[in-house]
Amino acid sequence: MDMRNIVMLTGAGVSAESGLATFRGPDGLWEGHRVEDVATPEAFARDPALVHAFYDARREKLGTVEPNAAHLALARLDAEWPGELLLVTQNVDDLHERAGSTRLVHMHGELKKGWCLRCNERFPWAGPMGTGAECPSCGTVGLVRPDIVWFDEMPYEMERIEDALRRCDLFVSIGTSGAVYPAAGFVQTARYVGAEALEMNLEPSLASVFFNQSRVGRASELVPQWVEEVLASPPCKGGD
Ligand code: BV8
Repeated sequence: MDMRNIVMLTGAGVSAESGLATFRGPDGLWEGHRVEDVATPEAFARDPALVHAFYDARREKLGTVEPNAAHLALARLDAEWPGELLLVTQNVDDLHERAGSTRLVHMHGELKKGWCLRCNERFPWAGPMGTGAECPSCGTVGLVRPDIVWFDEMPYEMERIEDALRRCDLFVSIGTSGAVYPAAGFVQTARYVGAEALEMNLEPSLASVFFNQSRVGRASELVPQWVEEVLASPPCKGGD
């Protein structure tokens, strides 16, 4: 099979073994709130302090965890794969980049970034944000929000993602429940253009039916194993 162009999609399951909570597991609630109830523009308008507390707590937690074997294996593939490769993550943690991945898109934004609603600038943000944060660009206080894509907001870099999906020969989904769109629909685009589709997840997902192959287990075991396999069979020299 002429496998040159790979697109991978990751979700919270790839960071679970680093110690970051997933959304829809038993620990999927945050202080009794469903993610869908705090990750929305309406929630932010209604109670900005609550939404900032949700993200400040996760940003703080992120500072205490490390990438796991799955992140490191994906970074190795990024470095060694001679064909096209794009890692699309739904995760807002920075574990993929800390592991070394560079061909990476955060379609749902990033915990360690802020966005000023006055001047529209985006910028790195490491510590707590809270409702009194000052924009490093225009100095306005209290109009800085997390640079996170909430429900009913448009995910980032969709054109780039869709272009990669249309070109791919292999689509791999890792650690995602297939509950959130448009990410959950990527496998259908890949299959439509004739790509192979592989799912690696702790349990079958809502999208499992669309995959040629599903490997069930922990990402820290399945992903390094799969990367070994892929690098052992480099892409065919055939045309694009
Ligand atoms: C948009 C940032 C339009 C926040 C997130 C009705 C039907 C269909 C769709 C909709 C609908 N109503 C509304 C919609 C659209 C909506 C949507 O899909 N809603 C769902 C809930 C029905 N989508 C949107 O609103 C999107 N935007 O559609 O915009 C638009 C168009 C034009 C112009 C303007 C707007 C935006 C969605 C993005 C929302 N933001 N995140 C934050 O992170 O705080 S979504 C959130 O869920 C996270 O990003 C998360 O990544 C994502 C998906 O969750 P998963 O990553 O899959 O995590 P989950 O816990 O669910 O699953 C983990 C999996 O890992 C499990 O399967 C588990 O088994 C597995 N696992 C666990 N441990 C391991 C493991 N696997 C391997 N190893 C392990 N160790």
